[in-house]
Amino acid sequence: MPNRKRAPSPAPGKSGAPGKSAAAGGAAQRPPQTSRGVAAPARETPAKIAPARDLDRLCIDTMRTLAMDAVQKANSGHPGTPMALAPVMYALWRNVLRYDPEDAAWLNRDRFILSNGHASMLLYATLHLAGVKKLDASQKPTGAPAVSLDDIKAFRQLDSVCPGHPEHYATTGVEATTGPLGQGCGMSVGMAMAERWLAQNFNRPGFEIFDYAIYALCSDGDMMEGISNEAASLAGHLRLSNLCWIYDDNQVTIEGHTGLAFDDDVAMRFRAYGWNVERVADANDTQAVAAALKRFRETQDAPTLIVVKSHIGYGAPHKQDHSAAHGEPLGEEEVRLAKRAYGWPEDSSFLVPRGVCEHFQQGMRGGALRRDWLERMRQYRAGHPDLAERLDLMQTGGLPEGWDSDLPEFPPDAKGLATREASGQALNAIAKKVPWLVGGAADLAPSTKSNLTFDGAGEFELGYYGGRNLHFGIREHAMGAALNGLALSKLRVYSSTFLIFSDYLKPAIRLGALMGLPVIHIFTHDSIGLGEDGPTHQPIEQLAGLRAIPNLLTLRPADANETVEAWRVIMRQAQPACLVLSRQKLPTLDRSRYASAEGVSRGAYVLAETGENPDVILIGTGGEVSLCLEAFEELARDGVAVRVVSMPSWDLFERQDRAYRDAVLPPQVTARVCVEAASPLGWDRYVGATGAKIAMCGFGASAPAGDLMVKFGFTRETVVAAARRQLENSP
Ligand SMILES: Cc1ncc(C[n+]2csc(CCOP(=O)(O)OP(=O)(O)O)c2C)c(N)n1
Ligand SMILES: [Mg+2]
Repeated sequence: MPNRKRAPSPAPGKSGAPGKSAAAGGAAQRPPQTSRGVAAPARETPAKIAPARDLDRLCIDTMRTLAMDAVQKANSGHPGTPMALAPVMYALWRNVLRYDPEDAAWLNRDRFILSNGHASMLLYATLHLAGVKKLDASQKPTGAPAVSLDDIKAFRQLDSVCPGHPEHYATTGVEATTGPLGQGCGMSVGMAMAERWLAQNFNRPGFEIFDYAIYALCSDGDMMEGISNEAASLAGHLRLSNLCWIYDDNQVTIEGHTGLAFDDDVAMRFRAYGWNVERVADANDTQAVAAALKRFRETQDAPTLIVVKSHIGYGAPHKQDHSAAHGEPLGEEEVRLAKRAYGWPEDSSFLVPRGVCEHFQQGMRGGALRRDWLERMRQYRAGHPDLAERLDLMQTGGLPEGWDSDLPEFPPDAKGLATREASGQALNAIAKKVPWLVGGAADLAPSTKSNLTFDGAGEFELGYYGGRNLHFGIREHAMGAALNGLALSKLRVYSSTFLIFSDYLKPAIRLGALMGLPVIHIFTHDSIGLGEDGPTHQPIEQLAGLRAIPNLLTLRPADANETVEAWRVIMRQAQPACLVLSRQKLPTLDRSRYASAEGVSRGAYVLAETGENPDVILIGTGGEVSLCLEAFEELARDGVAVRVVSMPSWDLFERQDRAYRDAVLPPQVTARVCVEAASPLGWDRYVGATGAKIAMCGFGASAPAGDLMVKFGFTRETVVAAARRQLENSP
């Protein structure tokens, strides 16, 4: 087989003993070896170390030892990768990254993402040495450190700004929450797309407001995950030359040598994706890292992958294998030996020698660059006040005045229209007024009605990055992650695909929810109502899964006007949201006869009732609401006291106060029927133990939608019959 890497080594994890491993080109950063292979001296005081040693090396070893000490104190975490990658991180952060520690929210800062989030201590140590200042809630620097030494001592403890994996919302300087491998890579592509979009839309002759780069550090696990491959393929297609991934090619994962399961020629794969590929033979060789980063900056027509060979647990003589990286700290004795190998005081802990922070920060170039930029921005503000104002509004998550003034209102119509259609109209009405609302589909925009069709909306594509219709190809997972990256760059964004494929981007939806990013996911073809495509395409358990994600708003509107209201809620709430829409037409309800669709904002509302005190309640969502109304009309004619509750969003309903919830679903009325063409999981919450659930208890089938509705019991007759049974059985 051509172009394959070596077979697994006979002794997995034992490769790369210090001294042997660092031989090629890495002398500058190698621990000084004595004849016994152990470094000396062992017991210097900080004051003595600083002048006596190479300050670069001292900074790097400080990062390493902070990581070891923090992991040891927490008795939890992964020290091996930070130890190995400290020189790479140092070379990038100190000498290359355009980043001003005084203002971590500077709009034109280079972004750094630690996609191998298990190496979180590497980032915390860096933020500490770089002297990054904490931002307050309004993104203003406070002057306090983002990560103090005490914070590092509280690594992995409750409420620490140094949690187990980097959390965007917890720590200034953490650009994205990472940990699930591959997600950081995916987000970095979204960030690179965002930079290109911002540059195209905001830069003006003489005013380069945006020209930042995005760096992501990633590991073997990142490279193995499908998501990074989707994302890399997209980045290569778009030739995002502002994007640089640094791949820690240490050939070790948790189970041992990567050769157990992975022998891709990663460099060749990335070349095939259209990337520029650089190689660094030894992570300790900061000169080589710098040279590769320089070639990245010079490359104008492709993203860059820098493949860096490293040895996990560098300096820990007995633990240069996966056990140094995963699941366990080094142990007191090994920490001591590693410190000895670095020539570090063995009994010190959390030692930051005098001069280290100063030396680190002396190299950083962001301060001067930001000051120049601020001056440029001042002039830009004078010359282009509208654009400057738009940028300000984007940063605060605000909306332009009148953003909802063109939202459509749909007249009653028994034939009606699909909620995907109504959504497409609402989306376009909003997007016309919110110029930074952008989005796209995983090749299904014509079906999901998510194209922006008004004049000037444009396409985001190779050659012109200013358009607002993004094209992700059939890469749902990368789409989800890229949207998170775009949202982290303050664009308002949406994705779209069929609801069934929400499973293909679920991990990214979850991470977006964890970060609280206001990403909108438009999911159409929401049930067996999609018809002939059959059970592979008919969602069953997806709704329950999405509803179970904390901090994610899920809305399944009943008709065109509820869809418009759902959009209103989503835009206003500025939090992660899923909009679940029908492929098939749904009647547009007569709001003079039934309650106003504004009730959507409360999650559930009384749509129809025969009087104030119902004997039975019918609860529906989406397309099944009109079915409930048909049953309502029949029961009402027969003199039954009945109420219909439309419940587009459990999440919003749960946020209402008890009085409202009890008014909609009076606790004493136990005769209840819910109707939803999806899994019944969770509906007991609203119908109680004795209520009836008309739902999907298995997979669907391939047939015209009308036939499926009959087969699976979504008819007026079944709803009426269930209501009558409830009445008979209720006390
Ligand atoms: C999607 C996902 N699957 C599994 C894990 C659990 N996990 C954490 S680190 C790791 C592998 C580590 O190997 P590598 O990516 O090469 O990082 P290194 O140990 O070399 O730093 C795994 C499987 C994860 N974080 N994310
Ligand atoms: Mg690895």
